[in-house]
Amino acid sequence: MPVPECSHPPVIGITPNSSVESLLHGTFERYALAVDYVRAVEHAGGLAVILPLQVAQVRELISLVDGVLLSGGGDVRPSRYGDLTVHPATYGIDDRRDEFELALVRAALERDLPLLCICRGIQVLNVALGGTLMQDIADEWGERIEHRQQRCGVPASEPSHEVEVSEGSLLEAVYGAPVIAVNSFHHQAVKALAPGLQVVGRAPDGVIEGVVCPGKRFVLGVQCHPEVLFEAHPEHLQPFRALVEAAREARVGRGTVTASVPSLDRG
Ligand SMILES: [Mn+2]
Repeated sequence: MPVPECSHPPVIGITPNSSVESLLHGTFERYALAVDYVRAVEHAGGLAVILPLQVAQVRELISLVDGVLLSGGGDVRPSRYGDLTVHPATYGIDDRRDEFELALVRAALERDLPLLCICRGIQVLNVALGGTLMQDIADEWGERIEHRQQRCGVPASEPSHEVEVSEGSLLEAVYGAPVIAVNSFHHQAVKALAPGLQVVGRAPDGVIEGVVCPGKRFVLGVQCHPEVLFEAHPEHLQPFRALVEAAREARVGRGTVTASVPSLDRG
């Protein structure tokens, strides 16, 4: 008897940034996403779709996907985590994106959808759950190590610092290693950890580089950019593989795949 199959791989919704572009025939709002995210999801066996930043449709949009990937980008508006001053180094605030991603994270957690949060993503995850951010690491924490590797001339696709991984954590399970070599292009970081999150990775200077949400199917936030590393450093495909596998399980659980088939082994 044939086992019903989904006609497509697990669908991973990726958040873009928005920009305003002036061209000869007018000024246009755009969504934009680095192709590396799509490539990483594809390599990991997922089907990537880019989510429009339509906050009013966040629930409908999330019902179309099996997992969510928050991509990197500019800084979250500080007032969203209760900081009424804006540090001079804070840049690239996008209110529509903030609003959409904060709503998306909450909706995804409510549905227990797998969530991989990269760079700005780990910061959005923390803010969505009530945490705060360091607006500028160099100013608030001191430049104990350089988290903007471009200043040292290290290419984006090469690691520049290590992350110490908590023993027995999801991050350790994903990478299969107690220490990860990561790239780093951020000037902000998680400050006060949100209730419900757990720190699972730190840079040598103590900056938070990895968080999880225990009790959820799969929630992982990383401060690095594995999507830029994975081609030269294949271990960085692992977070995407883990996301796609969790999304596959989530889809079975949600009944998008016929649930009446006994012991549905999707390998
Ligand atoms: Mn870093």
